Parts: sequence; structure tokens; C-alpha cells
Amino acid sequence: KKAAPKVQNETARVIYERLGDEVLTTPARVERRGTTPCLFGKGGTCCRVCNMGPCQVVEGVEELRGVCGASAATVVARNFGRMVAGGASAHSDHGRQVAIDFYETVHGETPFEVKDKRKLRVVAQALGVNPDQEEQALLQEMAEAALRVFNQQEGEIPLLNRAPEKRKQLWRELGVWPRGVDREVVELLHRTTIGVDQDHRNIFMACARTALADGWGGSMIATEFQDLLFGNPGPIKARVNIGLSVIREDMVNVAVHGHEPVLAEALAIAASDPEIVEEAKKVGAKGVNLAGICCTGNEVLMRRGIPVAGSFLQQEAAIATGALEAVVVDVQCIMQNVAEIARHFHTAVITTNPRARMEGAIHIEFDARKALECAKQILREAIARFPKRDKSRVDIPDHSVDVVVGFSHETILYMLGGRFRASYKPLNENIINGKILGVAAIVGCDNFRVDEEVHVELAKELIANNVLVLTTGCAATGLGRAGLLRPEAAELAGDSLREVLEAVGCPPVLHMGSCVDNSRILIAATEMVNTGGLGEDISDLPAVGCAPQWMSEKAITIGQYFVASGATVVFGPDFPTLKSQVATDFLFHEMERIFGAGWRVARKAGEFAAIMIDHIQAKRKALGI
Ligand code: BF8
Repeated sequence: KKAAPKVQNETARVIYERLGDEVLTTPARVERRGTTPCLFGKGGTCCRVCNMGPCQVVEGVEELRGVCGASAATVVARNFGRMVAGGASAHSDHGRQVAIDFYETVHGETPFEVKDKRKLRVVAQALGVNPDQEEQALLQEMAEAALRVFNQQEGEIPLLNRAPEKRKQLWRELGVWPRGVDREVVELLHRTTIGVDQDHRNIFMACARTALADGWGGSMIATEFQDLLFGNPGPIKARVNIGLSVIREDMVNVAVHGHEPVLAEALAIAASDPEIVEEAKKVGAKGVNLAGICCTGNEVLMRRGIPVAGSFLQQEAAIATGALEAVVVDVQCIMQNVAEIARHFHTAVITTNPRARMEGAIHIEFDARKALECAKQILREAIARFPKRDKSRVDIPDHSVDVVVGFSHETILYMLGGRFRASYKPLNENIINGKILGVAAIVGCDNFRVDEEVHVELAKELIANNVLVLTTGCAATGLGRAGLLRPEAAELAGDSLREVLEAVGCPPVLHMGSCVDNSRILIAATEMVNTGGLGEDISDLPAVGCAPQWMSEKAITIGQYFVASGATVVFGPDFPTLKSQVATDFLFHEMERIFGAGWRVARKAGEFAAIMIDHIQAKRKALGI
């Protein structure tokens, strides 16, 4: 056997080592392809929007414009715009599905019910629905208002009214308040096709508008309506990473992988159904065990304490433990290699969504209206695989770690504000008095092309400098694996942050959920502004975001809506516009002038930390604190 390829994650590394070259894993593919991807593609100057090309464009070389004359700045802006549209469409198609599930639920067509009644009126108001009406009428009106966020053609998406007053005024002045999600995505794709928008500035402003439609539209609908349907997350103890309490040797193991929690919720209910437990026992198992992967993992971790086997980086490794009977997937971030790895084991890959089929998978279509029947059918497929498990090939490295998760915006309100005066005031006071230097969000993906877990070193450096860290997505799972989501990790914090954390029993890194839950960070930032003492807009806050290992287009859209909302973001290890200085200057500097926030790029944890801490210090200075 050859040596296992290099991989940043220790658990995956151990498992890959055992596989050797039996299966071509993702890090092995990275290694075999070499380390230098196409520089035109990487830097954003490969133009593929028509059939006169593809054109490889070089900035400043007249002969090396696109054959139509497109400049590097135009090509880069178009490619960036298409990423923003792709990311926005992914989050928002997810949000739309949640809105449809909610609509069907309030019309009595699904087995679910609205769980979070406390939040009902808040969300109604945010959608412009009169909250003072009889509950059934309210629910139905909210379902229609949620669907309108996607298909509205004119006017304004109402959820942006939640933002600070000054920000709303700016969006109106700039003409970037989105009209409706679908319209913005379609328009951005239209503008970036051959022969349409040729002004990089104009394209980037359209990117801001489309991204805002995602953050304050599609993603926010996903977060809020998932909370309404399945409950608002609260602090809960659980475990992350592959280990014997996460993937069970004595149970039928089913990994839930993807993004829309409705499927995982149905599987969780079905897994404890006596009929299913009995069927599992008949094949020699103690029952059915669920473990999460990617953002579905974060959703069920936050609400049910179901363990997370892995982030994006560990989807292959979880299967290669030899102990998964099924990987059940819906949409987004499911690598095609999953089916290839599963083929070498007894694991069934089960696709459930008509939008995402896979070769080599069994397809059992999930329909929320028949949620439990579908879920049972999926679990039966997994149960039937249990007798085929080859015990001699099972190897589950016991690496799982305790975490405390569930820090929704509402949880932070109650935990930091106290049971009797839910408020962000104590947080703001601790920022003003300097005990907390500022707030940083570490979000986004894992990336097989990054050698170290940048998230982890970065988070440690930030908390040591008294910066409170918020996290979502695969970054959150990675920080959990490193033990930073435990209250005991407060001992790694600087003295003054540690004092604040220990008073409330909070970890130094707060897990706020999945990638659509970055919308929770927008609300938390707004709440900090409205609480007072930290300026009048999100751009005044001593706060900053980052995605140190971004991989998906969705991360770019998130970055763009943070910037357009006034929060500077640092991305790494690279950035998709760097081959046009003109376009990059616009995103990094001109956006700063327009929105009070811009993009930055960094590679190593130390570089990220330096940029982020400098930014927080500069904002503190401007506030005079
Ligand atoms: O939406 S962090 S790898 S799983 S894209 Fe994907 Fe990136 Fe993970 Fe969730 Ni988000």
C-alpha cells in the first residue's frame, strides 16, 4: 500500500491511511492532479460565457482581452457575479423549500407542527404580516408572505427592514434593496452573459443586491421557518467527530448529509418508532443511530443534540469506517466521490431529492407530506444492509469530542443578558469596557487544498486576544473537533474574556448553526447596534467575519452580503478575482467606501488574526472606546 495522501484532518488521515490506495479519495485526487490549478480559472480571468472562447484574459495586455474585447475587470466581475448568483440560488432554493414545507404544514398536509410559538410574532412582523390575528390565519398569511420573498417582482423584500436604520437608508440610496430573490438571481445571470453588463462596478453592485436577497431573504427564511417548524435551538450538549458514541458498533448507522433539515427531522422521528426499532433488532442491531454530516449535521446537532460525524472534509472518511449502513443525502456539498467510496463497502447511498440524483445511489424520493412513510422506507433500506457489514473491516477511530452548541441569536440574548432581562446590553457593555475586544465570525467550508486547519489556530489566537468568536457551517464542526466549543475552552481565552465567559458558563466559540444561519449573525449584529453604545450601523461595530478555507460559491455570496451589510470579511487561502487588480481594488477598497466594509484575503492563521484584530482595533478607535 502507498502512503496515505496529506490531509489536514487527523481523523480523516487515520482512516485514509488504512484505506491506502484501495480507493481514490479526494486528497489523493488533489495530490495526483498536482498543486497548481489553472491560473486563469483561479484568478477569475477565464471567460466561458460564449462559444467564441474560452478566452484567457490578461489584464493590461490589449491582445489578450476576450475576443469580444472584454477586459479582465469585466470577465472577473462576471465570473464573480455568477458565483454570487449560484450561491444565492442554493441557499434560497433551500429557503423556498422550507417555506413550502411550512405552507403545507399550516394547511395540515404534513405530520409536522409549528413548534416555536415564541418566535411567531417576531417573524410575522419582520415579514410585514399583522401579528395580532387569530393563529391559524396568521400562520397561513405568514406562509404566503414567505413564498413572496422568492417570487415578488417589484418593491422591497420586507425582511431587510430588520436592519439598522442607517443601513436601510444606504441601501435605498444605492438602489441595492432587493426586489425578490428569483428576480435578483435571474437578473444577475442575465447581466453577466455575453454582451450585456460591461462595467465591473455595475456588476459588483448587482452582486451586492443579489447577495442581500440571499442573506436577508432566502437564508433568513430558511433559518426562521426551520426554527418555527422544528424549534429554536437552545444550549445543548452533544458530540462531534467520528467516534464510538457517534458511529455505533451495535446499531444500524445512518448518516444524514446535506442541508435541508426536514428530511433529518423525519428520520429522527422514524428512528425511534417502535416498529423500526423492532426491525433493527431482528437483524441483530440494538436500533437505528443517526449521525450528521455537513450542514444537515449542524441543524440536527443544534436542535436535537444528534452527533455530527463530520464536516465536508470527513464525508468520505465516515463511510470508510466500514460501519455506515446508509448515507442519506438531499442537496449541496455532497461529493460525487461518496458513491465511489461507498461502492467498496456495504453502505447504501440514498438520494432523496429530485434536484440531486447520483449515479450508483438508490433513489427514495422524500415528500414532506408523507414524511414518516418516506423516512421509514429509507431506514428499512439501511436496516437491510446491517447483516452485510463486514466486521473485520470496521474501524472507528475514537476521536469524538464534547461540545455545547445551540447559540441562536435568541440564546445569546438570554445567556449573555440574563434570564430576566434578555438583552445584548451586557455584551455591549463588556465591549465598551474592553473586557471583550470585539466579535469575530469564523464561517464557511473545509477545503482539501488547505494543508492546515486554519480555523483552529485562528480561533485560538482570536480568543487569546479577548475576541469573542461566533461560528457556523463546517468551520463550526472543525472548531468543535478541536475542543473549542466546550465551556472549559474558556481557559484558552485572554483574562478579561475568560472572566466574562466563566460568569455565564459559555464556550469562547459560539456555534450559531448551519450556513443559512449566517442570517442569525446579521440579526445579532443589528441587535448590537440597536442596543446602543457601539455606533449607528453594523459598519461601526468592532466586528469582522472570515472564511479561511472557503470552497463553495455559497461562501462568496455570504461574504458579499456581509460586506453589503457593513461587515468586513477576510477570505482565504485565495480569492477568485486576483488576476484583475482593477476589479479586486473595487471589492477591497471601493466597496469599503460605499458600504463601510470590504473584502480582504489572507492565507495563514497568523495573517488572518492580524488583519481581523487590526480591524477591530480601528473600529474601537473610531468609536472612542
Ligand atoms: O453550506 S460550510 S462545505 S456544508 S458550503 Fe458546504 Fe461549505 Fe460546509 Fe453547508 Ni456551507
